[in-house]
Amino acid sequence: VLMSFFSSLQPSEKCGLLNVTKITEHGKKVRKNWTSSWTVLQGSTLLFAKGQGGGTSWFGGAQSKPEFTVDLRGGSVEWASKDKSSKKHVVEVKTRQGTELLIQSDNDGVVSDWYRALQDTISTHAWE
Ligand code: I3S
Repeated sequence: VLMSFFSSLQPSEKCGLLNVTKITEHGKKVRKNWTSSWTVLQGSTLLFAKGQGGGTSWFGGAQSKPEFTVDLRGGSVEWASKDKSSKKHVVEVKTRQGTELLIQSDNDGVVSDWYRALQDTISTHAWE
């Protein structure tokens, strides 16, 4: 059990709790719905699971079924402009499939780390 537990962790490159909302789906604007999501970056995939009742339990979060996933290959990431959100430390993620997400945390260091990780992922998988 312990072995499968650890091997299930190995592929994830980064995880943490972030505030997330979709703003566009299949190229169409959708209504914002900020939710606290356990976010996992795994290879070129970004997975979101609903936060476990606001708890940051890594175990519960990582084991829960992802609510949705996005493929970062061919996507882009940038600091969101002020008109995208009134919140601070907001990063905009765009996918090739026409999904746009905002990810945010009140902790600027947390968001900067995600920004870097997402950029690295996109450039690493640029030719796939
Ligand atoms: O970009 P908007 O429309 O100003 O986004 C705000 C709204 O989505 C608002 O919800 P409703 O208008 O659906 O009730 C959210 O509560 C706000 O958080 C959104 O703005 P921020 O600036 O927080 O992303």
